[in-house]
Amino acid sequence: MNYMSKKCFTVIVPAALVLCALILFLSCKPKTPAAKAPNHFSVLVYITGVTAGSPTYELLAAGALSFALIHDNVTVKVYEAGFNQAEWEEQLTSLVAGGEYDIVLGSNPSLPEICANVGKKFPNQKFIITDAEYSGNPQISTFLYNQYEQSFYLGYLAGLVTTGSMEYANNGKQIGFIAAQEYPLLNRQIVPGFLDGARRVDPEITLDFRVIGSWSDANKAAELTAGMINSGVDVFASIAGGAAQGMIRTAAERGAYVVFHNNNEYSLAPGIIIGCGQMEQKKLVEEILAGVLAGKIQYGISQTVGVKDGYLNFIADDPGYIDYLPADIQEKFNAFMDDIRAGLVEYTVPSL
Ligand code: RBF
Repeated sequence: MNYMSKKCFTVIVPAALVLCALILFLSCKPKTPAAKAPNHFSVLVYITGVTAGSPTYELLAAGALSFALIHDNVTVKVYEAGFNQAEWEEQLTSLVAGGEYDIVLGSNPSLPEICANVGKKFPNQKFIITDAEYSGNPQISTFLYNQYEQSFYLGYLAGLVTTGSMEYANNGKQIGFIAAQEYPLLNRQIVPGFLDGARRVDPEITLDFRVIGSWSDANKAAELTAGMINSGVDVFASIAGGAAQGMIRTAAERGAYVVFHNNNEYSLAPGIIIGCGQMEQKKLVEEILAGVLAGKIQYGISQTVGVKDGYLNFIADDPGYIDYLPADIQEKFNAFMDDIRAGLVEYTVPSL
């Protein structure tokens, strides 16, 4: 009897497993592309890091989610990949393996290469990446912001402030840049643009450039900031994600100024953050998704966008700028921005 029930059990278990597998298969089926409503569109927003504190990622997610809000047939999944860059390719591979997403949307200069590798295994998968330049791959479309340009005008403002007479400006001509990590877009365009812009004010201005080694270590950023203030830096810029909070904190405690890339962050430290650039990433992402739905995205190419076409800007209508900068600096800087918009300022963007 004992033997019989045991035998019975061994037969029943595999049958139950098959049934479970079938139910699971059927219940998953609506998610597979074949079963999707004909006009349903699914987007994976792949965040290469964490969203909070990183302007480019916040705007990327906001653009995709706001697009989905007004398009019933569009679903968006935002996935945060975390800071371990060695894991990104494997993670992305398993995310797209089910064929669930019509497109993968990301924003990072290092992503196209990863997507090219992942795409080899899934030749129907399409990838659209902003803040990156990559061409020649029929699965990938990229949009590069002219970040030299944004750094150039933020550098010009830093130059006016460091040579001016605001409360925390010292007599030296040294400005600072804190980066989380070095990469080609940063080393070849973002940092040189900042110094070149400052030198349009005064060719004697020098740059103190330091690297944190992390996108999240605000304490290390604070430490570097303190050291740089000690050695004479009075105006800072950074590309450092969430770690930039440490720089802002120390600048506020010690008395130094910050110009900020990519987003309106004046309210984080009024009177300390005295200039903010704007990357119109939310607008670009909404336009990209509209283009995807209309079948108008071109793959295999890279497009560059900047101030003249309205994808980079400077936020000059915020109290953080209007109320804290002396009138003469505002006048000079606003005139410079007008000239940039009108294409009247000549500069050469170094190649990537
Ligand atoms: N920018 C952020 O704001 N947060 C990040 O976590 C972040 N991670 C990055 C990781 C890599 C490997 C690279 C190349 C860039 C990263 N960036 C990050 C920079 C970002 O993509 C962009 O270049 C800058 O924000 C300036 O446009």
